[in-house]
Amino acid sequence: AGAAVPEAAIEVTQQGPTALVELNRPKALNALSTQVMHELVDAVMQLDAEPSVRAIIITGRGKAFAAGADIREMAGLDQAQAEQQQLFARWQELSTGRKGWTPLIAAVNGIALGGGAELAMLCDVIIASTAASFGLPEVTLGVIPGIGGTQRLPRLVGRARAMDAMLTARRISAEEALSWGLVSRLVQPEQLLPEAQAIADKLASFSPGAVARLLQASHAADNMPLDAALLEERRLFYSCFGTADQREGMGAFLEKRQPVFTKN
Ligand code: CO8
Repeated sequence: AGAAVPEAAIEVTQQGPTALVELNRPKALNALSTQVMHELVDAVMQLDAEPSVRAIIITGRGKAFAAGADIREMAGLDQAQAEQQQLFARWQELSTGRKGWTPLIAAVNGIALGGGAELAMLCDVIIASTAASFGLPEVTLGVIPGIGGTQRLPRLVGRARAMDAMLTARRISAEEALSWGLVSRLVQPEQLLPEAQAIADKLASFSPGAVARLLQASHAADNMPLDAALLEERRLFYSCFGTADQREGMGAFLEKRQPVFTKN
């Protein structure tokens, strides 16, 4: 008998200019195994390279967004293996590996713990349903966050809240996440995907080149000292004037008509 083909751990649906990427291991609460990482990162990179795709939504099937990295898979590793495997290194590609800078929208439908919360924080927009909750409970497992949590959470919500959350491993409710500014919108569960879709459709109607530059400037904000980041913003701003979309966008405004943008 031939070897069983492993079941796909993610599901991709493309609808017009938007792609929906669903984590699909509901029985394991969408735990982020190495297989999930490779499939998800490969899928996002492929969609990002696709000219027709203007926004990508990431969500979880079932009741969880993702209950973290796969503990079963990690439990037996020793240090040499973790280092040799470069465990979880590919997750960072979601943030800085997108050549087309297609925006990622995290639609957090349920628990987002450990790597699940870190995956959401890798995205450009995070919205949540009232059923969502967040947490970085790694310390309870004898490890620390390894997919950016110790760095991104304090940048996103401030050091005091981040250290409180990580050192106590406590669960952050959707309401608290909204009040912290960790998520930008909170909606009823049945409204989550329609809301994410509305954001995606809006984004998809704008100039892809301008959206890409906005994301690049946002990354400069995260990664550079202010003086350098301001120069980078100006460089990106000037480069907009080398695009057809700038002429189209401003021309359409002056002619009082809707602009038609192209992915350039
Ligand atoms: N990994 C593997 N399997 C998981 C995980 C996980 N993270 N979370 C849940 N599951 C599995 C359970 O084992 C269970 O499987 P089975 O039915 O075969 O026993 C199934 O999913 C359902 O889970 P529960 O029965 O526990 O469901 P409950 O509703 O009772 O509880 C909880 C839900 C509270 C979310 C609970 O499952 C839980 O606490 N999960 C673990 C959460 C966690 O600690 N996540 C952090 C993991 S560490 C991490 O993400 C970052 C590591 C970074 C390391 C970096 C190294 C470089």
